[in-house]
Amino acid sequence: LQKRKKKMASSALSRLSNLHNHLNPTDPLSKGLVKLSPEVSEALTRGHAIVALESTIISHGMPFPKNLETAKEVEAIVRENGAVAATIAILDGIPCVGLSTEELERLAKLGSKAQKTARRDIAHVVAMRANGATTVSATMFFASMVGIPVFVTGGIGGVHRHGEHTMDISSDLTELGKTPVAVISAGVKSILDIPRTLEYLETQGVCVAAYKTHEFPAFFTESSGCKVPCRVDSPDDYANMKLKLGSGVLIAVPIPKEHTASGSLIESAIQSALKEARDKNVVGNAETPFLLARVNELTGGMSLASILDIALVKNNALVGAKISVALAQLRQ
Ligand code: PSU
Ligand code: MN
Repeated sequence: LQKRKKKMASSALSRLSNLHNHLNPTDPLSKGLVKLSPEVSEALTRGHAIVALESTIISHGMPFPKNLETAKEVEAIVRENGAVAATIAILDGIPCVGLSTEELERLAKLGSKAQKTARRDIAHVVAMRANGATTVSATMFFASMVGIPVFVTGGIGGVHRHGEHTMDISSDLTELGKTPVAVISAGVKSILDIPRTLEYLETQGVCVAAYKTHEFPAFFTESSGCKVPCRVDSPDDYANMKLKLGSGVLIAVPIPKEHTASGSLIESAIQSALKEARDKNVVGNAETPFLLARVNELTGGMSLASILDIALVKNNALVGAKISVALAQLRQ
């Protein structure tokens, strides 16, 4: 047993040291350790439009089989709009960019048995040959490594409420500061601290843009009360403003008009839950689970919020695919 343990440890170590080289972005061999789907590999060679997609939303966002169904529908929207879909996850310790139907199904069935993998978790998941569902930070990291400049998700992580005391700030924000990928999302959920999230993005040097509006959206509603410094009115607008700054861009797409009524319902449930949390003095890491559970109860079992979650990811996929096509055309 001792021998086996030693062997396992040394193989984990060698995988870690491989990964270490691989995390060095100047290493041209880094692509060798990432598995590309044939479709993604061909699109990269030909300079075709590709949209990266995260996988925490599949593993931790919804139960099976709704998660698989949604993942397939989002990929289909990307394809219908002229881009190749590259869902990113770590399977048996191998970072995969672009999943086959079987791999997507495997991840969806694993659900939360797959480890939620942010940037800090990549090394461990790879070394342990484990299965990891990538968050925004880890997905951006791999997308950038293989050369995919556009990434679509639902909502990104941010500064938690009371983050100025707890320092609970999602690594999505620091990743945006250093990885040149455009992230298309519906903004940040108001269970987080949106003004401080925007302050932090400013500190990180992230260009924050809103799509066809001047206001940063609050995911379920089109307004957060915060203005953005940059407005993008078309996919070409974005394609033209891309500079080699070396940092990321956040493009926030407001909730489509047809969903704003149910969006407002959820938003008022969030506001009541926030008030309850204040009254009951629920703080620290107990706050987010409390809020999510309360919003669930107040909106009748999460059904409405999850329907909207899905609608927003799909809308973002549509915008992201168009941006990625505009960018690819500019490169041709
Ligand atoms: N916000 C959402 N939906 C999500 C997430 C955030 O509205 O699915 C997920 C994303 O994968 C995001 C991650 O990158 O949670 C952020 O987690 P944390 O706050 O632990 O950094
Ligand atoms: Mn956190």
